[in-house]
Amino acid sequence: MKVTESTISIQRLEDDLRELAEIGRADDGGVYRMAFTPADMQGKEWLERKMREAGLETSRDGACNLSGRLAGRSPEKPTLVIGSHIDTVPCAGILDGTLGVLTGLECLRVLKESGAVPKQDIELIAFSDEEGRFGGMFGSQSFAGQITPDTIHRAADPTGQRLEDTMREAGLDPWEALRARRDPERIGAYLELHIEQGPVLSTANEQVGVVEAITGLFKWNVTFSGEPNHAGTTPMPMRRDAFMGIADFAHEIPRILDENGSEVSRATIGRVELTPGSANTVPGEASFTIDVRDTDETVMNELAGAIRKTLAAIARRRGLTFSYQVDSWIHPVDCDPGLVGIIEEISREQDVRFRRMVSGAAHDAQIVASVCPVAMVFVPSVEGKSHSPAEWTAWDDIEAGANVMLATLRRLAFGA
Ligand code: HGY
Ligand code: MN
Ligand code: MN
Repeated sequence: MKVTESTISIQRLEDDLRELAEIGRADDGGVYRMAFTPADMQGKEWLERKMREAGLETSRDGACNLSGRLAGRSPEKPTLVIGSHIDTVPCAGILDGTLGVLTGLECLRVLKESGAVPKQDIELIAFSDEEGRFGGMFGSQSFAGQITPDTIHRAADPTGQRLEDTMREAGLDPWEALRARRDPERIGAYLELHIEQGPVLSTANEQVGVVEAITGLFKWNVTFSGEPNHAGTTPMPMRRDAFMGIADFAHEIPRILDENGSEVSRATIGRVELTPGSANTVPGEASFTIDVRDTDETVMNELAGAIRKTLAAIARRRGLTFSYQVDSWIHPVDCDPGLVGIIEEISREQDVRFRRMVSGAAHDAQIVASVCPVAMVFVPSVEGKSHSPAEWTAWDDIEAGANVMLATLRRLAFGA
């Protein structure tokens, strides 16, 4: 079969998606393959087996990024990398990250079966901890050489579970992540297929998003400290109630975005923890995460400054103190215009309904962008839902996106 005739097998892709969805699935229907948990490691073992069955040469680096390589005619040429992640947020859907990895696997299977040999090696990578359980994007940041001993030592999840301990429990040496850095000279380009996780494509009834830029984000862990006290005997004016600091701040978010942000700015308080956490005690301590995004780094900096000022004003007003830890700062990036043009051309040739767009979600591609040119292919999310079991993409849209990905690989690796 000529390399230009083959298309992906949506049946094989469906079989893989359904099998992997069962690894880490809970009774609530959500998937719980958080980074370096037994379920995540089981998912990687399953994927490694699938990569080998597909005839790929598998390997894992020090950050436990899992690779499957299709050998090219000239291995000395820079490698073409495709990938995403199979770790998930808690109670996740079955497609976020996973669809990109399994689409990549199906594309490499099809290319292998066609018997054609690519010019350069093509490497499929499932990156570790894209969802930022430990703050950043540990796997792709290790790949890009952005991890230091301090990152490894300080990283912990919102419950305080340290990255070092978690990796060791999974049988890994966290320091090996410092060896995962790749030589940029050896990487030619990176492509990632991903669900949009927003409503743009589904609302417009389009099948493919050709991503031009990926939003930046910063994540802080903020703590207000006041005074724990009796819920019955402490008069309201005499309280130093740490939770009220969060309540005031939450109400200020629209103003902060209106005054300092843009129409693509986002701010989310995703987790709150009160101490001592009993119903009849005024909270003495209140910690919360804040996730702030924009495609313009100048705006991100302005939002960070406005948030700091607001936290200080609330602390003064309420007789509290506050502290914050920057868990991650991920730069916004532009995708490579040449790659974007190729994906757009192929989408037109394949007669799929597509648009150029910006990603509101963060992705490994924006970390890998510090190493090589990157581009992303989006497929629609039904009702824009994601990070929940309601996450879904229609099979024909998955097939359309996967065939755009396959044709893009052919263009880059075979000149087809
Ligand atoms: O948070 C994000 O945007 C991605 O899902 N990790
Ligand atoms: Mn993702
Ligand atoms: Mn995600």
